[in-house]
Amino acid sequence: MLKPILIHPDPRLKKTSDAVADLSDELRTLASDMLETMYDAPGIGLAAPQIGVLTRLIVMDCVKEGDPEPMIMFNPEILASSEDTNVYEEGCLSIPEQFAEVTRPAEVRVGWIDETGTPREKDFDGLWATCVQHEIDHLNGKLFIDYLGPIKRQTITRKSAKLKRERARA
Ligand code: K2U
Ligand code: ZN
Repeated sequence: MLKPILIHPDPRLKKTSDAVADLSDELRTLASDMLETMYDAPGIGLAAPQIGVLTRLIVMDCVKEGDPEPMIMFNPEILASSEDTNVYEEGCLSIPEQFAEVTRPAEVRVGWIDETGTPREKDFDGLWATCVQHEIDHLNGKLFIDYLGPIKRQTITRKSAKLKRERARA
């Protein structure tokens, strides 16, 4: 079922999420609710803290056209990063209508546990690489605005706080 997405500023978005000790049907249901919420937003990634669950779980589907490729990743971690970088104008479902350029490694090797409990490893590049790094940052309480200078970060935070107040009144 659809879950409400927390809007910045929110202390839960700045916390470090807890590792998953044992997979459960409850966690699998959470992952399925996150995918539904992500597609509805619409978005190409979502991290559990964004729906207020401080657990190390992210979902992604960065496919633009063609068949969806949903990914469910428990305890994702970056095992290696390329020297070369990419710049991408990032947004965030928790910081609506705000965008800024962020530079990140162009390719990353990620390890995780999948929904069957199987350890996985995969190299990501392009938009998938940007997205998986953006989502893993969420698990460490880091937002894309944390890569910006203090003035830009403060401007975006003020705008997001204003939008949050307006939505609360609606
Ligand atoms: O984590 C999130 O808030 C979802 C993010 C994921 C993302 C951000 C920046 C760059 C890549 C992925 C987005 O809001 S999903 C929306 C979106 C859609 C298409 C391209 C970029 C961002
Ligand atoms: Zn985000």
